[in-house]
Amino acid sequence: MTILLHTTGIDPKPWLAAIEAQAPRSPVISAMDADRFAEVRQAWVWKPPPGVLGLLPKLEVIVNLGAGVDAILADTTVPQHIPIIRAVDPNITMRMTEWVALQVLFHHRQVPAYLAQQRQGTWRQLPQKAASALTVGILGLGVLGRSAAKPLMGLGFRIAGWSRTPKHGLGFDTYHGEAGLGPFLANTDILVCLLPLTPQTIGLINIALLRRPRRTGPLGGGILINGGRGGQQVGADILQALGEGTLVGASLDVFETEPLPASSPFWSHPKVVITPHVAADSDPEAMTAYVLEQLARHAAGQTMDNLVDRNSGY
Ligand code: NDP
Ligand code: OXD
Repeated sequence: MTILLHTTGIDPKPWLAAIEAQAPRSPVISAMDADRFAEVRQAWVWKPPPGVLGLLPKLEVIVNLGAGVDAILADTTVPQHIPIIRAVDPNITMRMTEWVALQVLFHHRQVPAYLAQQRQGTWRQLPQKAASALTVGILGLGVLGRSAAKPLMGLGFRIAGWSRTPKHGLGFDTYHGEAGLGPFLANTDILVCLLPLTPQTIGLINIALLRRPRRTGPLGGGILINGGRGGQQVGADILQALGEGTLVGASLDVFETEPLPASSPFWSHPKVVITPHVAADSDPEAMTAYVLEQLARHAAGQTMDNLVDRNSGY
């Protein structure tokens, strides 16, 4: 059962080692081995070169080594009938949950202001508000959004969530669809994005949206935290919102162009925290075990978990 392994921008060696250790009888080839494409049954990929998945005549399953499948779905040459499994793993979920909690607390506890004071040798105590004075609004109530909400609720933040379809029983206020976006934003102080990139979410975080969250809370303006995809945000609009005070801070893990170009004004912006698309990495060993479990289900004629729905785009 030959596997094509391709990981753009990520070292493939830990993936190769994990596959060799856990599936020793599966030969692994790379996208450079075109002479062996005819034998490939599985493609384990992260951002594969456009076109390559359409060159594998015996391909049975595509394994996306990350959670977001936008790069694969953007490639029109990918055969439509091949199932795509995406990464859903407690390791990824908890890493994202940590990242979101870290960024929310970073802004709530005014770390940027204290760091600026520290650089100037200033000892000044700023007013301190309880978490319960703020609502964290989470765009996307999937695996990651629902998990991120839990520790924030435990800390006392009020939570609001927005999804495509209605949600019930999550223990916080939920909104859905276009009609729900306005009331959701009006009830939000800190906006967290954990959406997939789809035709509906491209450019969603623009100046019109950024002006809608509440700005009467203790932070004096909005906070944007994006761990979803860079294509969902309009960089120039975020800078505009920061400039006019609509936003008083932003934490961005994802960008329209990655790596973030050296010329980007985000690098030196005093109100912006940048992490280089590391909010939640896939762990090769854990992910390989999960994929092999799913493939065993597939081989036994059972339905695999977390299959991508091409119609909804995630
Ligand atoms: P899921 O598919 O589990 O959840 C997606 C959520 O987004 C669902 O609640 C879905 O609504 C909602 N959604 C999708 N489209 C819309 C829309 N048009 N309007 C409103 N809500 C919408 O995904 P995950 O939680 O696993 O991952 C989310 C994203 O996080 C990934 O696609 C990826 O882009 C990003 N990610 C980033 C990482 C990083 O390191 N920065 C790491 C991992 C993931 P519904 O529930 O109704 O279907
Ligand atoms: C992603 C991931 O989808 O890293 O960004 O899993």
